[in-house]
Amino acid sequence: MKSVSVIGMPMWLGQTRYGTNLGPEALRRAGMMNRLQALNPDIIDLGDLTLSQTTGQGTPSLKNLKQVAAANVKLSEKVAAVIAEGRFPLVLGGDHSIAVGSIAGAAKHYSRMGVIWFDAHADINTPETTPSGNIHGMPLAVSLGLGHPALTRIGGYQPKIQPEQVVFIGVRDIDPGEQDLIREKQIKVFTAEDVARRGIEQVIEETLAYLSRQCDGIHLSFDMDGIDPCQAPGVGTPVDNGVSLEDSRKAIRLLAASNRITSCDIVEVNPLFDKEQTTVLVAVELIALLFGEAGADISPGDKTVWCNR
Ligand code: HAR
Ligand code: MN
Ligand code: MN
Ligand code: MN
Repeated sequence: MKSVSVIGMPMWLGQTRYGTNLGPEALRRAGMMNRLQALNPDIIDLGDLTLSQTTGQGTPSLKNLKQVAAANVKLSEKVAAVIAEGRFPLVLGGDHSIAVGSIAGAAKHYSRMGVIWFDAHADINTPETTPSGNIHGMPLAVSLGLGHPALTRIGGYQPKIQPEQVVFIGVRDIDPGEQDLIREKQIKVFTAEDVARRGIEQVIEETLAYLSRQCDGIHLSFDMDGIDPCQAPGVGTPVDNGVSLEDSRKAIRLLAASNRITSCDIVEVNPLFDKEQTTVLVAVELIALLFGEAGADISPGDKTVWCNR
């Protein structure tokens, strides 16, 4: 069983809605550590990295660039150190800009690290294509070497990954510039609709087959807004018609059973939008499934549960 180190990233400056910085503490308060330690005694909580919470040092197309870059430098060093000790880094966001640091820290340990990007969004904007200037819409582009050097050069090397090492799952809100880049780079995409139509089992099987052929590690970057917002509403940028919670659970269980995931971040929980803690509790459950909690049986015929909208 893997030894796990938990790293809290109280980050919200990759977007403009205060609250994602409260994510790590909310996950802990929801009992995450006890639940994980019941599965695996060798899970330690390294606490939160200390990050600037002051807005403003950036440009309109790269908001808070200085703070986001500094935070990700710290995270990349921490993640790299955790893997060097032979441990699995579990990074708690925080908005999705923290994937810049997770991937920078993890990728240097592998000759070709794969990335599974579970998200409603593609997060592959550049300063030229971004509609918002929010860096949480850019981390995948940054990891591919596209964007501001203060981000792309973190860890002293770039790019961290190649386009053929990436698989999207659950995407359904892609900006025009992102669509162009995805097409140009021929990145593998399973939309939320693909998941509903083809079944999550087949999507995960194809994802793992595709990445396993070429990759010696797989980073799972799990954005909670990939899940349908009726089942995980506590996020800053909800998008309807998401992956059902049932399929999200199956996805994680299948990934856990594959033993191929080597690092993970779980991002975009905003406790201030999370009435009744729905989303935080879902996040804790999914994390527990990733580390081997049994959950209910998977039967291939299980029906997708849809919410009334
Ligand atoms: N694509 C939009 C932008 O670049 C919205 C991105 C929202 N991103 C997240 N993370 N919530 O996936 O601004
Ligand atoms: Mn995202
Ligand atoms: Mn998203
Ligand atoms: Mn959009």
